[in-house]
Amino acid sequence: MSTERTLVLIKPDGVARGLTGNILARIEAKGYVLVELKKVNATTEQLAAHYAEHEGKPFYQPLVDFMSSGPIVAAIFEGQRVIEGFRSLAGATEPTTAAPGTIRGDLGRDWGEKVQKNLVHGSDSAESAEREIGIWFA
Ligand code: DAT
Ligand code: MG
Repeated sequence: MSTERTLVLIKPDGVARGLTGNILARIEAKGYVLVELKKVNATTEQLAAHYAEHEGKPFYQPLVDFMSSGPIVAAIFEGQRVIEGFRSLAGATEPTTAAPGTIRGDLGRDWGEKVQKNLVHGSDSAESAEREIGIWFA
């Protein structure tokens, strides 16, 4: 199977809590290769494109506001089945019930807000990865 790439975002909560190194270390320790890395402030245009699939949902505006609330770290990681592998490392969307051992399960919690602050984003398919890499690493 040929190698593939995924887009990882460390969200503003992860950066603000000083967890960038911890999160990147977990992905590297798994064996995936860091291809690109940068710290950025997301633009409205980037977030509208990135989260287009969620437009109209109750958590959409809280999600966009949250993602604009501070700097994020964007990364491209590479490796066989990295899209699936990173989603497994990240854990389930809700940090309360994400499995211990995962990024969200170990480092995240519910803060009683309209959006789940869950530390990381990872592409969910090869098509999403290509699209999202184009948004953050144009
Ligand atoms: P994931 O990031 O696990 O792929 P998603 O794409 O369904 O999850 O949603 C994008 C983000 O939106 C998610 O990381 C956290 C937030 N979110 C999703 N569903 C939510 C909900 N029901 N309530 C609050 N926030 C939610
Ligand atoms: Mg998603």
